[in-house]
Amino acid sequence: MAGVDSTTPAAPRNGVPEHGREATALRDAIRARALALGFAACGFTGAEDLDCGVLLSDWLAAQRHGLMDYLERDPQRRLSPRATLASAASVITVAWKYPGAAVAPDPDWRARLTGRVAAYALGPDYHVHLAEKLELLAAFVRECGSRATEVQVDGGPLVERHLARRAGLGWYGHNTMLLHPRHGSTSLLGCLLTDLPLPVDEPVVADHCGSCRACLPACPTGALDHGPTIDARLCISYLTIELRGPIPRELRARIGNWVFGCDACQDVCPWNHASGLAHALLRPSLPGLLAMDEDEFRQTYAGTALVRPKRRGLARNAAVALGNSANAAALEPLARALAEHDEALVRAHAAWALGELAGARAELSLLRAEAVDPVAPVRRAAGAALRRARRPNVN
Ligand code: B12
Ligand code: SF4
Ligand code: SF4
Repeated sequence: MAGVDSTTPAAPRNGVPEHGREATALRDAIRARALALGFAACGFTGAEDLDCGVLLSDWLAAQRHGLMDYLERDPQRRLSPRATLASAASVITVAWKYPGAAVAPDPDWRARLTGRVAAYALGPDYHVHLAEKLELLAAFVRECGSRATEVQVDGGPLVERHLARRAGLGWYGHNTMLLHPRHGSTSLLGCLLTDLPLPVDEPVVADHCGSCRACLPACPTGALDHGPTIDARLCISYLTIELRGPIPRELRARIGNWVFGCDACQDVCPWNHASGLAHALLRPSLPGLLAMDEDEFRQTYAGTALVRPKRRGLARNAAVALGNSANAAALEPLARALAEHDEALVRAHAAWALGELAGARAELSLLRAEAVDPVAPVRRAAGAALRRARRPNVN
């Protein structure tokens, strides 16, 4: 198997000369340093362009990226390591395993009114944490003779899973995640570009998913298809983290209690092993999230990945989850949010949620908001929710 365990000398690749023992020893020393820094896996590939340009442009042309406009920008930069570092000869890819694999959902979340946070978000923000670790690896690579290095974790242009796949770190699962044979998919990826020519690892060409397709029906919104590709517009991770505006109404009920990201297509994967982790950050109080002010938000989430959707995004998501709770205890916090929240986006979602829960308390708040809310879309959301709440047999 390539990647961490690979010791076989690599075949020559486009433009990269065959390497002798010295280069192989150097690569092994860099890999050993990566593992010593805590990375679960480290693989090597050349700096030639990725060959997924057509797949990527088809995906973009089908608008499957939703409103993530940055993915459209400068497609060549997404495929070309040398567009990031002109002198790049090799790309070192790493996988960082996060502790919370297949965290069991709380079966009593409706009674407890708790949300769910994707397991990768636990601990310090990986964009910073992994980049710091990779910078340490880069310093070592420079000690080994590299004159130029560049680090990317998530935020940069390169399509990391394709690079990692080519570097032998795993295969593309049907959930579109990169799966490592030993670590499954619950790893975050990063890459380090260097001008050192290093022997490459062999890509994992086999599809180890075999006849399994468990992730496809497990996706609550039907975002995955047999490609293996994803329609990001339907993905709960996109809806709860990347999408800044309103969540499409028809998808809200399917989000359940996810308030940040989603792990459903990884939780069912036989290559991931349940961690049994039940950390409070992964099960936040929904009324607490909905009512949070800026200070509380900063104190709770500064330095974690949860800052990305901002306070208003998390509060919007909490409102949706409360609307899905079928618990009358959610009425009061939602009514308060509809009357008082400083963000119109959150008030509009609180209105929707009250419409789902229905009942006299919900109707009263909705009537008031429809009449007095200063923002027209909130008044409209309240009116629509009121009509839904008054439907016969709404519960
Ligand atoms: C945009 C993005 C998203 C979007 C779109 C997801 C997606 N699948 O593309 C959204 C917001 C939905 C998202 C969600 C998540 N993301 Co994200 N995301 C990214 C980002 C920034 C770019 C990905 C990208 O370019 N997508 C474009 C599409 C076209 O790429 P693609 O899915 O790889 O599609 C290819 C395949 O379908 C493939 N393909 C099609 N047919 C075939 C056939 C064969 C045989 C093969 C081999 C391939 C293949 O070709 C397509 C075109 O390139 C990367 C970081 C980066 N810079 O690369 C992180 C990244 C992919 N995300 C990551 C994570 C952790 C997640 C979440 C798990 C977070 C969560 N828990 O909520 C979810 C997982 C959802 C899922 N099932 O993919 C990790 C993945 C780690 C891993 N082990 O795979 C990355 C690498 C970030 C990181 N640095 O660790 N993400
Ligand atoms: S992360 Fe959730 S919503 Fe997105 S594809 Fe996986 S299961 Fe579906
Ligand atoms: S659940 Fe099954 S099909 Fe989906 S990624 Fe895992 S092994 Fe592959």
